[in-house]
Amino acid sequence: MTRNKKIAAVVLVLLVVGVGVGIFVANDGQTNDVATPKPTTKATTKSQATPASQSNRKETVTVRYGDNGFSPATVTVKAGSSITFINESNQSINPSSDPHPTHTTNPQLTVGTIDAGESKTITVTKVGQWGVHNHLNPSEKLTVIVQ
Ligand SMILES: [Cu+2]
Repeated sequence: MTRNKKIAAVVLVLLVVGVGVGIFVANDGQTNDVATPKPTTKATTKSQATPASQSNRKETVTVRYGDNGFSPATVTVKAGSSITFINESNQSINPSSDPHPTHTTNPQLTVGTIDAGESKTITVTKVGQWGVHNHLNPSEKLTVIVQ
């Protein structure tokens, strides 16, 4: 009797953990891609060997801000990727979503103030082409394309 109860408890725990993992994977499927690299590719050509999941890899791209504004002026990333803004100028910047001054189009791209010499990293998940400007000097533009 006691043993059966122990087995029942173990089964219950496994069920709860299993459901939890299922929810986690469902909420963040791309994490799964990164966590399970496929070591299977061997002698096939590259175009045939690349599974769809590899072209969906998250990445981190860097946007630098200097005397000529944002560089590069356009960045293209996969959804879920990170963008690091590095302020190499000697003044504060405030990269923000268009339109100025409401910043409502894609709030994920409203980075906030970055002081001179500092950097900040954001994560972008909303697919589309987005305009960003320096809120402290709105004529300075950046285009972010999330695929
Ligand atoms: Cu603005």
